[in-house]
Amino acid sequence: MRFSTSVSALTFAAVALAQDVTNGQPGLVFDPPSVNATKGSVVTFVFDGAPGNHTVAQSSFQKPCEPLPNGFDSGYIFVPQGSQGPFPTFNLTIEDDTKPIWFYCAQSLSKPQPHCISGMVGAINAPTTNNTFDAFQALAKSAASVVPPSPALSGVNAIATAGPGPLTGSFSGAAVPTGTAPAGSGSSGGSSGTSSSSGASPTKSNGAGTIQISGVAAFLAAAFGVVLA
Ligand SMILES: *[C@@H]1O[C@H](CO)[C@@H](O)[C@H](O)[C@H]1NC(C)=O
Ligand SMILES: *[C@@H]1O[C@H](CO)[C@@H](O)[C@H](O)[C@H]1NC(C)=O
Ligand SMILES: *[C@@H]1O[C@H](CO)[C@@H](O)[C@H](O)[C@H]1NC(C)=O
Ligand SMILES: *[C@@H]1O[C@H](CO)[C@@H](O)[C@H](O)[C@H]1NC(C)=O
Ligand SMILES: [Cu+2]
Repeated sequence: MRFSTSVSALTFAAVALAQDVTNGQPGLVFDPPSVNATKGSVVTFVFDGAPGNHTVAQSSFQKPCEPLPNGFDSGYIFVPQGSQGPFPTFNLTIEDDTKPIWFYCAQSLSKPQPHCISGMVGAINAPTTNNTFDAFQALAKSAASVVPPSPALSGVNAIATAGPGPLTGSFSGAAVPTGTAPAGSGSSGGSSGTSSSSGASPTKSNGAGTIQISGVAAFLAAAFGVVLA
C-alpha cells in the first residue's frame, strides 16, 4: 500500500514500490509508509494492488502487529489479479494530529511470513525522533506473530465514517466493518473522544486537504515476482 498526497507523490510511490524488496517480497509495504495529516484531513487508502488482500489496522508503537484497543480496522480487502480500477477505498478522518497513528496489515496467510512482519506497516504523524516510523517498522519486523484485529470504523485519533468499498464485482471483503459512524463522534473508539464542535468533516472545508494512500502490493504478486504499479 502506498500513501500519496499528490500526483507527483504517486509517481514517487511507484518508483519506491518497484525498488522495495522486503524479505524477498517486493511491494509488501505501505508506500510511502509515513505521512503527515492535519486534523480534519481525510486519508484515503486505495486498495489498488492486483492481486492483493490487505488490511489497515491500528496498532500501538510498541506492538506494531497487534490491534490497538478501540483502534480502527478496515478488514481484509481482496483484489484479484488483473483487476482494473476504480479500486476499493477506506477513508480515515484525522481527529487529533498531535499524536501519531500507527497501523499494520494483518494479512497472515502469506509465506514466508505475515505482511506485518515483512514490514507492511504505516504511520500518520509519526515523530521525527525516537519513536520514528523506521523504529516502528523495525519493531514490526522483529514481531513474533501478528494478532488479528476486529473490524472497527472508529479508531483512536482517527475515524472512518463508512466501511471500505465498493466491494462489488470481483472485489470482496472479509471481516470488514459495516454501518456508518458520524465523523467526530468518537463512536466505539471511546478513547479518541475528540468530538470537537468543528468535528472531523471528511471534506476539505478546513483546508486540510485530502491525502491518498494507495493499497498496492500483494503476497501473490510478490510470489509471482510481479511488480505492481
Ligand atoms: C512531518 O512533519 C515533520 C515536521 O515538519 C517533518 O519533519 C517530517 O518529515 C514530516 N513527515 C512526513 C512523512 O512528511
Ligand atoms: C483475504 O484474507 C482473509 C484473511 O486471511 C481471508 O479470510 C479471505 O478469505 C481472503 N480473501 C480471499 C478472497 O482470498
Ligand atoms: C529521545 O530519547 C532520548 C533518550 O531516551 C531522550 O533523552 C530524548 O529526550 C528523547 N527525545 C524526545 C523528543 O522524546
Ligand atoms: C473515500 O473518499 C473518496 C473521496 O471523497 C470517495 O470517492 C470514496 O467513495 C470514499 N470511499 C468510501 C469507502 O467511502
Ligand atoms: Cu498486506
